[in-house]
Amino acid sequence: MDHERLQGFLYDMLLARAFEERAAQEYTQGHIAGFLHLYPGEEAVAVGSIRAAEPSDYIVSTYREHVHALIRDIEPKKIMAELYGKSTGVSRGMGGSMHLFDKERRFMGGYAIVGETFPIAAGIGYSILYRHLPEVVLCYFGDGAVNQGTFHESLNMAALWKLPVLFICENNHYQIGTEIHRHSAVVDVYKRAASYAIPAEQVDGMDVEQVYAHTHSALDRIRAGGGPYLLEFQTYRYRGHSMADPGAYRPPAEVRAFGGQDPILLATRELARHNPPSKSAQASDPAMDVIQQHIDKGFAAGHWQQEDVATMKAQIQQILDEAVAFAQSSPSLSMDDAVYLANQNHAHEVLF
Ligand SMILES: Cc1ncc(C[n+]2csc(CCOP(=O)(O)OP(=O)(O)O)c2C)c(N)n1
Ligand SMILES: [Mg+2]
Repeated sequence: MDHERLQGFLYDMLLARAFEERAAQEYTQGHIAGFLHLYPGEEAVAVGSIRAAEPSDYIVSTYREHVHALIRDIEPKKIMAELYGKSTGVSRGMGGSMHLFDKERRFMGGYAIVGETFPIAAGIGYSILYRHLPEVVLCYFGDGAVNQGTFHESLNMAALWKLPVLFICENNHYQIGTEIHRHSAVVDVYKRAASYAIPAEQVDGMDVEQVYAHTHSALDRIRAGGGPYLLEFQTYRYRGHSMADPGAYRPPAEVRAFGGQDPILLATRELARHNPPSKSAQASDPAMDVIQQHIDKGFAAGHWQQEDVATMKAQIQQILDEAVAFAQSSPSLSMDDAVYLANQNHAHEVLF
């Protein structure tokens, strides 16, 4: 992979991690209400797969979708404002963290119900097929979702009708606090696709280059009329299931082992092929400390050039500061508007 693309992926992953850490801070300070499911550790999946897609492709994601939205180039400030429940949010403050939606970018949600993404993706796939368009639906779901009936019903119809859907499993090995071998009779998720004659692969989801390459060829195949495909990306979330979960059920050795496979660290190692050694920089903001740890590791191993990092870090810091300032200064959705939109079903008109 060329230097520029990999550097771009690294920037995406750093922005993603910093955004999520900042969201955690805002939540802890009481600025964000409700549930908040964060993505640190899984960045390579969203970055590698969404960067392999075309703007004309559709994305259907779960409640752990802030990073998918970011990488789909939805403005960070509009995502942050949505987490705040403000009317300037990407879903006009009506959705919150779990229901990001942007029709223009073909970002079709954000869904809170486990397994909800499958029939929606199949429906969009059917409409693409019906119109003979060269588009694909990227349908994200967790390892826990494959035990839902919707997975089996949707894969069956997708295979029968050769729908242009790429099923993307983010296998982080946990369904809240239940490890995969306790919730699933088959722990290799990709094998489930064989029941419906859908071709599938298991891929290292901590390696952004592999995610990109496998998604790219799967999308080519689907676009050429090959029907649905399933990619299982093996990944790990470093935080608990949501902000309400400290994740204490996981053995520290396991968390440490996956920490050593951090997708950001792996990408910095890969950049070592291109960059000579350089020196470290200083952290200032708590949300940036996590990023700084990676940056320091990259410096220590001689993988970075100081100018690259300083530029990226300054850009990310500014983007996040602006996003938070925008969210804080934006008006809340008024109760009257919320009731009107919800009761009269005008939310549909506004969003679609
Ligand atoms: C139909 C349904 N049942 C239960 C829940 C509660 N719930 C929310 S997230 C979750 C775990 C899903 O795990 P997984 O699919 O592996 O996704 P991850 O959170 O690991 O990304 C559960 C059971 C729900 N939202 N919807
Ligand atoms: Mg999971």
